[in-house]
Amino acid sequence: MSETLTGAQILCRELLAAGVDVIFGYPGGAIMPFYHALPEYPGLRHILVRHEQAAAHAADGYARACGRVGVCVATSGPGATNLVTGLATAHMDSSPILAITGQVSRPMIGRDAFQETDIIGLTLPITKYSHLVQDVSELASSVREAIAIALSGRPGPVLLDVPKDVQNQKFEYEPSRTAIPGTLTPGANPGFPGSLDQGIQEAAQLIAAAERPLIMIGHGVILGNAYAEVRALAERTGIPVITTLLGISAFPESHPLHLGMPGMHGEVHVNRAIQHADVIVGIGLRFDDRVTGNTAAFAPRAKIVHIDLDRAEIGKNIPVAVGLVGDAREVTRRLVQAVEPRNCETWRDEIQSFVRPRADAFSGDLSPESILASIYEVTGGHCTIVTDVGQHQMWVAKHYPYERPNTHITSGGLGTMGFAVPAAIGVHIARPDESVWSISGDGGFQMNMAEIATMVQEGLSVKMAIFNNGYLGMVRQWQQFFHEKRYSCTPIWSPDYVKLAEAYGIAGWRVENRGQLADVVQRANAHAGPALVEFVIAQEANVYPMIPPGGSLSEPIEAQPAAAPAV
Ligand SMILES: Cc1ncc(C[n+]2csc(CCOP(=O)(O)OP(=O)(O)O)c2C)c(N)n1
Repeated sequence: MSETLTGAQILCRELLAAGVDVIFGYPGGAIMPFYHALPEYPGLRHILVRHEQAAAHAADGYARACGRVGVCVATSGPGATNLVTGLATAHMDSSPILAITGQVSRPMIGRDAFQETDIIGLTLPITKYSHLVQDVSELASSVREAIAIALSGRPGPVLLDVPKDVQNQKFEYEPSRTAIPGTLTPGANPGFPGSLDQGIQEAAQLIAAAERPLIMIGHGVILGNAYAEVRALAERTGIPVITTLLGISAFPESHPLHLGMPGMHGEVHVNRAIQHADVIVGIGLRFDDRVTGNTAAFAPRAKIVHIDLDRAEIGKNIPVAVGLVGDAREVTRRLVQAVEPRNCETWRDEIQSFVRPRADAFSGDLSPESILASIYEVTGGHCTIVTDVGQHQMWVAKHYPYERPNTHITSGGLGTMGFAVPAAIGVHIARPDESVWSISGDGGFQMNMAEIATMVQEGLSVKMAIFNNGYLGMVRQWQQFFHEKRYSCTPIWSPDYVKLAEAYGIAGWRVENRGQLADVVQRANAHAGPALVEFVIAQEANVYPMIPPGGSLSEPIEAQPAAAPAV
């Protein structure tokens, strides 16, 4: 049965039909018809952010936490351009979000109208799909198609630009749930000779013949829900597992086969294992430059088996011996069936001999590691950690003992400072029954701290940790190592965060020594409402080890036990 509805009403109806129940957004002139219709649809909860960038990050955090499409809404012009960083962040990390932007009315397009921006042109390279809806008659199908594209194959962000007059246009609307077919043909191995089965057999033979095999897993394992299959592969073969930054929490840290993170800030034994490996099975990762360092010197002895849903990733950065195009879960499941049971004990013993004693050279007793241990202890691990970008992000990646799947959320590909606080809002909405802690540096926190107001207005009990070292720490570290310690523009002033918390009417604490740690973390975690904890850490603590940018994984800068490193 059809009904006469406006474009704005059709938008709401289609969102509800797609299972959307929360929207992060900010109103303005060109999106006003949509906001006018919204109160008629109480099933769509709207979270009013304080900046559209935060709406995109919150939608991204939500999508990563629950696997459903995250929706953000903005007006034309500045509202739409404010979404751009969030869309690029989601694009780099394959997160399915739908951005809906208002656009000036169709007769005004192309006339430099007030608040007109070509947001389609701006976002084409950072979305899977950007589309200007030209008429109300195509609106419903555009929403369905956009959401299907966001979620299908390798997920990613999509944008629908809806002119104001299209939102006001009336149309005989008939609900439809036509399924849009997926993009992959099961059994095919596009772009590679032979079938997927042949490729799996070849991979199994390589694994059987290998003396020093490794499994490296990335975000695709989390997106593809391939935890059990990866674990089965590791346990059947005894092959140690390396988790990239975005693969963290895809494999339990405490598992005897878990090695740790590779790359620029990876542990020495992990990178050495890569340099000694003769076969690497990469699952759902893209061998980016932070993982490989100098690609010419990366894993010089290894034949690479690369499993990825996105054909374009295979062989893009690293030449592969066997490329397997497909869903991480399905292909890994088939690989488990194809491999013979084996045990890599000798190789694992060899890797153990690479392990170096920790020498982080922290001064002061409030080490990042002790803070993270406290959060883990207090929450019993029932917590999702959302990190920002910088040194604290690396400390979390290296030291937080992730046991449960998909409990580590961070901006890996784009490295977007300001991500953690708004993304944690989205995660909290997706997972209301468990603790969500954002962890930021004093720089990144100040980029989006206005979102505390969003938490207060919407009653969102997010816990915010600030690692305050008085610097843009990661940049200062690079200045220390590679720019003759010229700390140009990296010291950063902060407000009194406890007073800031007070001004917003939320709970706030400052922790300056280890004696205060457990009590404050406990109180913040138990507090019914948003809470902020500033941890005052050593100003010049560094993240070790470090592979210099473009360097080989074989040449790390390591901490000198007592003093700063010679550079
Ligand atoms: C939006 C954005 N601007 C600049 C950078 C470059 N950058 C990377 S890390 C970093 C310093 C982060 O400092 P802070 O937030 O205090 O965290 P810390 O490194 O001290 O833990 C900067 C400026 C970035 N990643 N993102």
